[in-house]
Parts: sequence; C-alpha cells; structure tokens
Amino acid sequence: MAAPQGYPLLCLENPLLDIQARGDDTLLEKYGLKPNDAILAEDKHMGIYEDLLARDAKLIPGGAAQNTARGAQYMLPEQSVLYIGCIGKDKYGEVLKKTCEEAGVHTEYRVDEAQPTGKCGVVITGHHRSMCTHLAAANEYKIEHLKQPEIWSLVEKAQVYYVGGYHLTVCVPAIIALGEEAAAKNKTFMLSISAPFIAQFFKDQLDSVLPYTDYTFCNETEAIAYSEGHQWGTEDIAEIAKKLALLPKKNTQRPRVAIVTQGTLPTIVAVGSATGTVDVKEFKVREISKDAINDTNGAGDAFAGGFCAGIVSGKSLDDSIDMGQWLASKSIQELGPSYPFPKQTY
Ligand code: 26A
Repeated sequence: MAAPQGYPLLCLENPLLDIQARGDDTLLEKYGLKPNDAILAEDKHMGIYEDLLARDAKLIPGGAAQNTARGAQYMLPEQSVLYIGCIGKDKYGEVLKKTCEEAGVHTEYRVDEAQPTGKCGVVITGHHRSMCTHLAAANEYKIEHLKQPEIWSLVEKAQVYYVGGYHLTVCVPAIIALGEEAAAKNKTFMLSISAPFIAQFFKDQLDSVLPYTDYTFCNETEAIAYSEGHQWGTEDIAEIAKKLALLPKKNTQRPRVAIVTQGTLPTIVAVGSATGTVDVKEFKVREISKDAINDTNGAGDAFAGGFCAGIVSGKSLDDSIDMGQWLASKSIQELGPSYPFPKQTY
C-alpha cells in the first residue's frame, strides 16, 4: 500500500536485472562490444546472457534509476522514495520488487502480461563495464499507467523527480508529463543523460525534455557525445557543462545546474542564471584505494542517489555533491550497483 502522504522523491525508468560477470576481449569481440559502454541489445547480442551465466554471472538488481532510487532511500528517512517502471509477470520481476521493498523503496510497477522482465548483461574487464540491455517488459511502460488516478496522486505529492535518460528510448510522454508537473508547480526535475548512445541516437527525444531539467547529470563521455551531436566544437568538459547549464529552460524560477562526473577526476558543476552568466566549480572525489574497489558498475547511479537525497532533504548544492560522492565511494566497494549492509551513515 502506498503511504497516504506520498513520497517526496519519484524516480522513473527501466527496471532491469543485471547479469554480471568478469569477461575478456574474446567475449567483447564476439558481440562487438566496447569495454566501457551501454547499448540496446540487437538479435546478434541475445546469446550474451547465456555466455555470462556460463561464466558464473551474478544476478544483481539494476536499472540505472532504480539503483539511484535505492541509493537515495539509503540516505533518507523511511518512505522517501517511489520508483516507477514496467516489469514482466515472472521471477525476475518479483526479485526486483523484493529488492526495492528491502531497500525501503516503494514501487508502482506496471506489470506487462506478455514480455519478460528486462535484463542487462554486464561484462566486467578490469575497471571497465560493458552493458548490453534487452529491455523486454521495461519497453512497455505506458503514459496511461502514470495517469491512473492512484498513481497520478502520488506524482502530485512528490516534490522532486529524477528520470533516467535511458527512459528516452521507452516513453517520452511520461517524462514530459513529469516535467510539466514540476514546471507548473515549481518543483525540482532532474535527468541523467545515462549513455553516449542517448545523446547520439535519441538526440531529439533528449532535446525535447532538457528544457524541463533543473539538474542535468552526465559523465565525461556523455558530455562529449552531446557536444559532438550538437556541433558545439568543443571537448572541454567545463565548456560543455556551461553550455548545458545555459540551454533554454521552461521553469525560469530556478537556475539550471549541469553536473558532469569524470570517474576519479573532479566533478564539474556549472550553475546557470537567467541573465546568461554561469558559475563553474570543481569538486574532488573521495579517494578509495585501488584494492578497495570491487567494481565501478553503478557508480554514477549511486552519485545521483546521494545527490538526490541531499536535494530532497534541503541541503545546499555543495553538500548534496558531497553526499553523492560519498555514496558513489561506498557503491564501488560493493559488487554491482549495491550499497553496504549493514547500513553505514554519512
Ligand atoms: C535502455 N538501457 C540501455 C538501459 C540500461 C540500464 N538501465 C536502464 N536502461 N543499460 C544499462 N542500465 C543499467 O545501468 C546500471 C549501471 O549504471 C544497468 O542495469 C546497471 O545496473
């Protein structure tokens, strides 16, 4: 049962089960994968899940914004986070639901009768991860689900919206509906670009939702992919962050903040203003010894989770960035996009 008072943070995207194993160049070459990338699976990729299982793959709850939702709830009081997406009527879907419940995240999944729950093959080579996603049921999310009165009343009760950019391949109308709600009532709307292919091949969809964003997240490769796609003629991260911060904005009552993470390099934050000036700051990451790193899959999602927790609890921009960097440093010490148990406190 949904809490009658609702949940301050609402996250929307693609619920996936990660099938994660260590791989090597032979496996990457077999499927034509880059060591560090995220793609949508085509027919030729469908064998990868069996191959990963044959390599003793671990099944780990994933889906980028679902990881962010669990991360934010990790740092917030009980009943703070609602997650929405589409799963299948199967065992994997049950696993995802249970994991969210255990993490204290309330879910309102659409359950598709025909398609299985989506899965993401994750090939780990050193500190790189290559992800190949078969969306299946996750691709069946529909705006009609969001508009059901009992779900929409939760949308209205939320104060902060976080959408994973991967959802741009699935249901743009749902993203726009959240963006409109946020803009009309001066609530906070955040979006992560999620992967270079979103900036390259879902450029129009991305550009249709960016005006709603109060916070735009990306990493350095996504920033460069966006810049290339828009012929900005620069690979300078601070320059790109500035331009992202100054893109047209629907709600002019808030400045846009563009946040670019760069692995172990400092996080670049650009804060725009209505007058066209922009302020850029750098934040060092929390250092972790190489031996303490388990895998970096989900580090960006964890960063966004900690950051959302900061914004939801009314913390300053600087403090929210630090909360993001803290949660990312915790997540990379776990297997996959997970958080330490028993719970550690910030
Ligand atoms: C549509 N695509 C490609 C995706 C994803 C995705 N989540 C949603 N949609 N491709 C990979 N992921 C998730 O990214 C997390 C790491 O950042 C994986 O499930 C993984 O948990």
